[in-house]
This record gives sequence, C-alpha cells and structure tokens, in this order.
Amino acid sequence: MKLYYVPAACSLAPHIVINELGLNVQLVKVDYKTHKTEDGRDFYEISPFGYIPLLELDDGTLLREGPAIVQYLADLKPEADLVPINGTFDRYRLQEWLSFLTSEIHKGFIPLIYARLAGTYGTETAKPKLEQRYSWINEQLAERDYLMGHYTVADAYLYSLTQWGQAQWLAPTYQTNIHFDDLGNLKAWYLRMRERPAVRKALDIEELK
Ligand SMILES: N[C@@H](CCC(=O)N[C@@H](CS)C(=O)NCC(=O)O)C(=O)O
Repeated sequence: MKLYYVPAACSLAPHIVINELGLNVQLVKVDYKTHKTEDGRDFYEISPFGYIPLLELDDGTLLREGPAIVQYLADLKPEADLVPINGTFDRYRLQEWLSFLTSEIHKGFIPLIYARLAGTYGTETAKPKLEQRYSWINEQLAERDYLMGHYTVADAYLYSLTQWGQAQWLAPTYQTNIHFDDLGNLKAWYLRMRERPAVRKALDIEELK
C-alpha cells in the first residue's frame, strides 16, 4: 500500500494509524503547492481533487477521505482495537466523531488556512474548488441515478447542500455564489430527488419551495 501525504497536513492521521498498526505502507510525499509527487507525477492525475490523504492499495484501488482511510486501515488489524467492531453502537459513535471532526473542525480551519495562503478571505480559493467538486459529482451522475447507484442517505445529504447554490431549476435557500446551470446530470438528479415523497414532505414541513 501507499499513503500520499503532505507533511503536517491532515494525512498525519492515517500516518499515525499506520504506525500504530505497524503496517508496511510506502509513504509518498506530495508538494502542497505544485501538486507533484516526490517521484515527479502530477497528483491530479492520481486523484481528481489533488488533495491528500490518499491510500493506494496493492491492486491499485484508491481510497480517498481521511475518515474512510483511517477506518479501512484500522479494520485491517481489529486486534489493535483502534476502531470498534462494525455493526456495534460504538462504531456509529466513532463515525459520529469522525463526521464531526471532518465537517465541523477540519473544514472550519480550511477558510482560515486559505486566507493565510491566499492573502485574502478564503472565498476566491474555496469557490473554484467547490465548483470543481460539483462538476465531478455531475460526471458521476451521468452513469447512475443516485450517488451510490441506488438511493441512500448520501443523496439526502447532497440535496441539503445543493440548495445552497443557484440554478434556474433550483429552489435556492442561501443563494451563495455557486452556479449549477451547466450541470445537466445534477439537474436531472435534483429533479428526481424532488419527486420523492419523503423529500417533498420535508420541504413542505420546512416551508421550502
Ligand atoms: N475531504 C478530504 C479533505 C482533505 C484535505 O482537506 N486535505 C488538504 C490538506 S489537510 C489538502 O490536501 N489540500 C490541498 C488542496 O486542496 O489542494 C478528507 O477529509 O480527507
């Protein structure tokens, strides 16, 4: 396995877990600014958003997202007890913590870090990244009706976030300066979601359009 990392970044977490477990993982350093790996590859060609951590399994399978990576690694050696067993309530408690850390703490820091790196407030750095991620989601939805192929909680999560942007076909809430008009697959998915009675019911209760 390989772990792509940037020193002192959030990839430190899987790095620590690897060490805790004594796993034989090759560390591949990525330059934060140039997005080149230390062996000269363009990191964007390996991972669509150019961010770390990224785990590459021996068969070439890639796993993104720190919370998923640390759980995958820890599940390789359950006897080390770094994660509660799958299916137990404690496992959900752990996932509660990981989700809290990724969305409330980690992403809370990002505008502050962007502001320091960019020299201005973070929106001019954050906006193109968000647009690029939505463009990628739009590509995924070309091949499937829902994010996982079938409808899951992830679609409900994406619906709640998407209404923060703007498009002619969208019933906007906060109207942030992110535009989805060119994303046809996202539009089809959004309209599909709005057909669902559970979505309609929630919109009605929350007095949303
Ligand atoms: N959703 C990702 C975000 C990872 C992330 O924010 N990585 C930062 C370093 S802590 C990064 O590589 N940023 C470089 C970039 O976005 O170009 C995760 O939770 O693993």
